[in-house]
Amino acid sequence: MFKVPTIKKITSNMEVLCKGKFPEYPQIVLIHDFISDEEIDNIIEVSKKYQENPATCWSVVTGEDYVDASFRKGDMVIMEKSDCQHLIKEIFKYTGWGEDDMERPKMIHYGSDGYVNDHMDYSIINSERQRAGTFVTYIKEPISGGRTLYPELDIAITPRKGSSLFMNYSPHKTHKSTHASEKIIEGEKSIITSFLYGIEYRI
Ligand SMILES: O=C(O)CCC(=O)C(=O)O
Repeated sequence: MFKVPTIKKITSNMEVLCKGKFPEYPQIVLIHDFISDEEIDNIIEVSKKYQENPATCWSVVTGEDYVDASFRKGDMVIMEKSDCQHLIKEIFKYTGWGEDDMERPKMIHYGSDGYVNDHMDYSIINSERQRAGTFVTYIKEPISGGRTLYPELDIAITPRKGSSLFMNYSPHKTHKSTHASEKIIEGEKSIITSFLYGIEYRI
């Protein structure tokens, strides 16, 4: 059985953008006040010890990362889970998914003209591990442009510093979790992406 992370309890700090209906429709929830400015400053400070590289894309089939600047324009730092303990605790609070069932957090920075084209986050890491949910935590908001778009669902999210966007997904061919980050028009945008694995998966 493929068990995907889900937000079960909807609270007043959340906007449910798509209710989710397995296996075709994702649950998409925007969580406000997910992380404080102080915590964001801490994470940004710690991230400076890592090398920034061009942000990668990944293969849905193999989970492998590769660089393709025509698909994703931005920079990325791969952090240690220990750098983002507070954020990981929040993810656990909302989903029950702990750090063993997620990847290392990635900080992605979109500068002038930065973007990522339409893609799905679902991917097979190995026979036991598949990405099944994502938190996109906004840590720097652009002045204009840079919205997160779901073209098949007609949803557009304006990044707000401290909010986090949750989505889940399945391997279903017609799954409607395709999303993108539109080009930055003015300012800059930074996010932390946390991929959660589906659990109890067997081929
Ligand atoms: O930046 C966003 O709004 C979406 C991020 C995203 O889809 C990704 O990093 O794969």
